[in-house]
Amino acid sequence: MILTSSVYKALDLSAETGKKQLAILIDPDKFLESKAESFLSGLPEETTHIFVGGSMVAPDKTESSVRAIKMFSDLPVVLFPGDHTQITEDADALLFLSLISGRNPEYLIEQQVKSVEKLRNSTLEIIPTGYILIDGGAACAVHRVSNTKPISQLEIETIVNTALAGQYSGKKLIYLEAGSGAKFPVSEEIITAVKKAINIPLIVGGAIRTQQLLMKSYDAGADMVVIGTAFEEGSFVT
Ligand code: 1GP
Repeated sequence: MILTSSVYKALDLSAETGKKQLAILIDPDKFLESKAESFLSGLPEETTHIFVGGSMVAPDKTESSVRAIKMFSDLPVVLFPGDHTQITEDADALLFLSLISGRNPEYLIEQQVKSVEKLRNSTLEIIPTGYILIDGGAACAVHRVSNTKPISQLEIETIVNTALAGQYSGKKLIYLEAGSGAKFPVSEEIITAVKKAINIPLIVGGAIRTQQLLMKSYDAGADMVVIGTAFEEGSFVT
């Protein structure tokens, strides 16, 4: 497993120096490759990464989406897969996710085991990531597909302990997820509490649709924010 290669190193360094990162999430299932150029050129210039993944993606659609993105963007492309079928060598890095807020072995270890055949001879940078699903006020796809319950935003201690359990198990990133299309994002209080407790970079995503919410998440302690829906729909409020 490669832990020191460039995508993670750069992210870790940015977190250490307080340089905030912005990832735009592309769901291959909804992505029109014919519009890749105009979509990518319309992204904010602060964008640092393109994430690619979705809860349910047709076979080979991840690979063709990544290729289309790579034709028009030099940004690092990081896989954020809903399952092991979404792993493609064409990306730069892979968030090797464990859904540590849930208790479903399928998303704690089974999908990871299933991905090994593709990964063991791969040059894809693998980044062990503790993925924590938090209640965003609406049933999201991760919730449905993984059949796990999100943690209530009121249970801050549980969220902090889950993040720390992830760090102690060797995760290199913690990802707080309110769910795509959630009603509200992860609260600033939670972001601050988790950031204070862990010493690895913190990613926050879900329901961030405005510049104001983006800045609030950064100010609370997010090292990287991930935005999908608002750019997919062209509705991001600056
Ligand atoms: C990434 O799932 C999020 O963590 C993206 O959420 O689509 O609500 O921006 P949105």
